[in-house]
Amino acid sequence: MELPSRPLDDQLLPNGELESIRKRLRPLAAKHDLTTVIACAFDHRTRMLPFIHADLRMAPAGARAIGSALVDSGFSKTRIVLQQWNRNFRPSQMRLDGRLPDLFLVSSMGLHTAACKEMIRDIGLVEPSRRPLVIAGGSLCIFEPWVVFYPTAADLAVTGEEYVLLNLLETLLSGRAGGEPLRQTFLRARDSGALDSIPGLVYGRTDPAGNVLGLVNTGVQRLVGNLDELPMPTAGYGILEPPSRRATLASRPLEAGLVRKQSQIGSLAITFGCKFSCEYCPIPAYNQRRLRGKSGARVREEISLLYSQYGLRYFFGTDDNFFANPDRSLEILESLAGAQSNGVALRKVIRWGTEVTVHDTLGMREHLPLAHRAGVRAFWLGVEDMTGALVRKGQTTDKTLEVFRLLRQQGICPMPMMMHHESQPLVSRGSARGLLNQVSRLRRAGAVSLQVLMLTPSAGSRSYDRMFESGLVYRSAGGRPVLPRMYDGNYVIACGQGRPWRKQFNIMAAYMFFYNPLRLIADLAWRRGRVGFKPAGMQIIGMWALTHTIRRTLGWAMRLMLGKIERYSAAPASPFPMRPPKQ
Ligand code: B12
Ligand code: SF4
Repeated sequence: MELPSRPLDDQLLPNGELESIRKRLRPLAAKHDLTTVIACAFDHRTRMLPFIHADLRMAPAGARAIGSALVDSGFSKTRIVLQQWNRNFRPSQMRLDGRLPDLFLVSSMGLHTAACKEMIRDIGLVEPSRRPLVIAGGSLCIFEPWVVFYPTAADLAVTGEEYVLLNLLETLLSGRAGGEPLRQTFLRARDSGALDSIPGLVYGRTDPAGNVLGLVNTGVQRLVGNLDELPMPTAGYGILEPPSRRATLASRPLEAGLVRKQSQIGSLAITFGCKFSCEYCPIPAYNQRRLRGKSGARVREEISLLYSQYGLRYFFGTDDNFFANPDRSLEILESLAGAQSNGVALRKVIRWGTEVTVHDTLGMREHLPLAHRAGVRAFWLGVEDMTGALVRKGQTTDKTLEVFRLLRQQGICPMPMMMHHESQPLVSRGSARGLLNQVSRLRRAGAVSLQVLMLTPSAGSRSYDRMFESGLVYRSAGGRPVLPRMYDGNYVIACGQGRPWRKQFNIMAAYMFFYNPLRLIADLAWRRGRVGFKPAGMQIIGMWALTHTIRRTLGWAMRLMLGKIERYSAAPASPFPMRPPKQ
């Protein structure tokens, strides 16, 4: 089911409220001297195409945004631990400023559920009177908050963004007695109903032994409308835990000079939201059907600061559809095209890419030279099925190929994102329906990389429940249960067809067709044009990543072929009753 929207006149925070709460918190923070650790959950078994480089080489924006918000609001004793770089991290052993932190925050995507739960279990080993307040957040909690309440329960799930956490901290610190453990303050605030007026929280109702009896959901968050009110992302990079194999924390965060080495790509929240409404995508509903964004001046300032402070040169916009609001996109591109950093034209030193749709890119065709001048070198395009057989968002075969041609002409790499589905054959005769037919055409039109994911149920989307109820989604195959980490589009876990293993092999075939030594030679020898050796570089990364994809998914393909498949008849739901706060 999609997330509900707030009433139209109550979806946004009042203008200036985010800036104002940041100011209000600073004196409170100075009085309370809190220490906080934010851990980003990462299940290393998810490492394969098409994300295998970006997953470790791009410090995630979500955990960094929360860290920046805390530091900016005066909570300077904050550290961000990325399981991507610190896989042995054990929260029960962490110490910051010589003590167990007051707050332990976990950020997780749905597919990293196992890693997230393991950290919550581990911090649960600390005896309750000394335990930090445990708060989970990120896309896992936004769409399925109940998941973090079993088998060991977090104290709270935040189903929203920075503001929700700051609002919670303001409420807690305003009622905190002396130096009492923050968790104790939380329990008192929870039981007195003080949290019920903060939209964007889910907390447990517990018995005296701490067992969860039910959940209270305070409702959908109010969104920050003007993203220029967000704290600068620079602080988040300054509090990253250095990579290590230890279970504990280092005495100091990663040095500024080493940030670029670990996080070669800087992810940057520029805009949020999309004007389309694909039934398998939860993004429009999450954004309450709004398009939000930063101003051109703000994006320029962020990039300049990240470049001058940390030497970051490569950026990835976390946009859902950068061209969704053409006026805003143009303003941002113009601002970047004319920007200087310490006397150097920014466009000469920075390179970036982001996600767009075919339809909107075609609408911006005359501005593509400007995009190149603004430093854009790659666009990831949601092509899905070129023929529009899966979803219609204005793309056709001709339009897609035209967009690819235009982008290549301007020296911008087209990076298609395709979605394989059960009615799509591997090869078709006399039409562009087949997966390989489409990959081949995209390749000839200049695609530099390739993403092929199987249509998979995504929590919070319109089609989610229906896919389970119609018996499409697998519970297990060949005795192996379908785990959360397999909801990444790389595994065929939902298919009505009799021979799903063919779909699994189709994905491998599409990648092998695209990434192979012959293509590498071709890319090195000719067809370079304005994109230079980037296609050849992508071939090398792609072939290496493909070995991981095959290694991880081949066994699953065999189970689909030889084993018994068991299916769900309903979507997974909260094992606890969930209710709104008492009025
Ligand atoms: C950038 C991105 C990626 C990058 C991430 C790289 C990186 N290391 O950062 C790449 C391209 C690698 C990627 C890959 C995948 N992604 Co992705 N990705 C995104 C995208 C577009 C932006 C994420 C982002 O950085 N946003 C900006 C930050 C600021 O927002 P945020 O992360 O939501 O964090 C905010 C809140 O959630 C909250 N918050 C976050 N953590 C915490 C913690 C606490 C304690 C609190 C209080 C609050 C809080 O506050 C933050 C600030 O506002 C989102 C869509 C979206 N718009 O969110 C999808 C999204 C996160 N991806 C998704 C998925 C499914 C995937 C893939 C599985 C591929 C796929 N099938 O689409 C792979 C997984 C790869 C892997 N092994 O991890 C889903 C996750 C769904 C879910 N239920 O978890 C999303 C939501 C898109 C969707 N389909 O709906 N992705
Ligand atoms: S175009 Fe992309 S971001 Fe927009 S609704 Fe469709 S899948 Fe989601």
